[in-house]
Amino acid sequence: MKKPLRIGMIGCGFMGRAHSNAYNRVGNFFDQAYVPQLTAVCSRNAAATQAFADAWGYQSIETDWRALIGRADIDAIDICVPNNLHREIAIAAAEAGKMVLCEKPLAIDAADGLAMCEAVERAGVANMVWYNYRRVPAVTLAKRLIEEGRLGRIFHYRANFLQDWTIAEDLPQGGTALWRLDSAAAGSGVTGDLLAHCIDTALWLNGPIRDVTAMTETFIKQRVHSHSGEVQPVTIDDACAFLCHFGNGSLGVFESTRYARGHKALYTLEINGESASIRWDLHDLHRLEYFDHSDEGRLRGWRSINVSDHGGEHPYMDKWWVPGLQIGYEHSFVHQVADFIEGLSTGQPAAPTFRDALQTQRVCDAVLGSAESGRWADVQPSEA
Ligand code: 4PW
Repeated sequence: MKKPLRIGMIGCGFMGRAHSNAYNRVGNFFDQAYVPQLTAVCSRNAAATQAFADAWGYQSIETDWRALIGRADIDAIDICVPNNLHREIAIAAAEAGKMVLCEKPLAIDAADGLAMCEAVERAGVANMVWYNYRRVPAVTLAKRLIEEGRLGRIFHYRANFLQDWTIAEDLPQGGTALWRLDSAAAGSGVTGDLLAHCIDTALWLNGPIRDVTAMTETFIKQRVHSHSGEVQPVTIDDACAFLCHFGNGSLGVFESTRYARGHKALYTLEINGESASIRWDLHDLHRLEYFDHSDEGRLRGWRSINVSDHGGEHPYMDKWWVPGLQIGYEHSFVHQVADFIEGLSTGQPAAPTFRDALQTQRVCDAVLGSAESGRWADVQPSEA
């Protein structure tokens, strides 16, 4: 008999939609002990919240997140609001004994992230952060190839995440829609929003980062606030690049910007090992490029492995369609819910937990600190 996992969603934006879609789909494709039930959604505007509830199938609405957390018919709180609100909601939810799923980044900085970790660990509640790109089948395949030792000693890790949506000088900042441009709400610019994804994947695939040296730039210095109309200084990082040393001795190069004209969401990563290299590109997310030096010389070259071509052989793909039919961005969220539910059944928490995501936050803090000081910055190691 399957049990309901009663979800209380906070936030009705882009990520609220992505997560709601995942909750709705997972039970159709993954045969698991729990099936998410969209019990309630919460945001401040009642009409907009009701419209969201109707669109996605939530049974009820709330306009005060404390009321949502206080409800006995909710098992798990999903936090999809601006980053500066994560801490207070997550801690209150944990103290109320709810499981907590939090949109990335975990928090605006590592201090907030640590407080959130301690709260969920003290309460003993299941917790997870939505770093969804780990669940793209080709990226999960990369993880398996690395774990099998196919790359050998790793020399280089490079990643970038490039967008172009903030180039217009007259784009306002702040408010509900454009909080990502407001450092008070977001904590940082591309570092927390985009590089955090690259860092999460890198820590997962290539292990801890020891130290970093970074530079940031804010290209547009002033913007009009979207609500007040007031001209304000821009205090987020529009672009950020950093170099790092990994604990395994490899060198990392990371770059992110919202000023790369022509790029909407170009997330690429490449790893070069002694025996093999891999590379992946979000724009062609079902492919993993793989170069194996042990291939026979005259056939040696980059292979383009299409994870949708082999059905059951690749991570998650046996759950979807027949070989040859592709899946996309939204499926990474479905996989993440499926892994979270699996964790509830097995007792092995789905990664990244808050504790795992805290390490990404520490790298982000070191990156921003280094950009400010102009010096190399050590990353605080995880206690574990
Ligand atoms: O988390 C990131 C967002 O804030 C996403 O993965 C991509 O960039 C899509 O939107 C933004």
